[in-house]
Amino acid sequence: MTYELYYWPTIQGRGEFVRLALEQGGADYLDMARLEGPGRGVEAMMRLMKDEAVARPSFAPPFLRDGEVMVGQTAAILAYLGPKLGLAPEAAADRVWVDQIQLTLADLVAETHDTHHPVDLGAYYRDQKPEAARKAEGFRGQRIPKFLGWIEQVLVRNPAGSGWLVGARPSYADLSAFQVVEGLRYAFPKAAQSALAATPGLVALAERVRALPKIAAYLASERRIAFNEDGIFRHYPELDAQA
Ligand SMILES: N[C@@H](CCC(=O)N[C@@H](CS)C(=O)NCC(=O)O)C(=O)O
Repeated sequence: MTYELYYWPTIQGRGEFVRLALEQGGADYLDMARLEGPGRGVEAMMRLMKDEAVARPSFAPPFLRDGEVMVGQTAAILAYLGPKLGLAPEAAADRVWVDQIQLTLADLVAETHDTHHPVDLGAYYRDQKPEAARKAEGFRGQRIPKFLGWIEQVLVRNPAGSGWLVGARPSYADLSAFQVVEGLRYAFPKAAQSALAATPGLVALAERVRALPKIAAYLASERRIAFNEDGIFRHYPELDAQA
């Protein structure tokens, strides 16, 4: 069965967490909004969200179609795919821990988005710059170190001592941790460098993920969209500073 991923075609955004899992899992998938033809493209994605024949409509991209099953919400998609792709542990307690880590990373993603859109999601960054500057100050000084420090603790306290977040093998949470490190390095290079200096385990984890053969091949391919200022991790130099 070919998985169908629906997400905005020109950004990494939240869809990238799903793309990384599909790639590392060696899944057969189509990035539907990036393709042309019937049932493909952005318009088809929008139609699918509004289609009254869909019993379980997704609120927003990303969402995944696996035959009859439609799943939205990044963390829910990953919880669904993880066991199928060999990217989730066996034990229920471990799976919910991976899910908890993913949801915490989702909080970090949402807060990152708020740094350039702190007031109005529907307005441009340029129309909320003073509020963005204020939001970014707290994000850089307090929130990035708190989130990254927590991930470091998850690594350090993993009883398996494997260098992965949960158990002895990589899970989708490890791929997502890599993605937030990459995103923060792009968007807030100075603040990220300061925070990452205190999290050597996380830095090493990100390098291990980058070196996974399937991830390395994906990152080198044209399927990997470059970070840009339409996505979630945006680089506005005026929002960054050494912490
Ligand atoms: N909590 C959701 C958030 C989904 C979301 O905000 N998607 C964005 C793109 S990254 C979107 O297209 N939002 C449109 C909207 O909220 O109306 C998730 O983690 O998947």
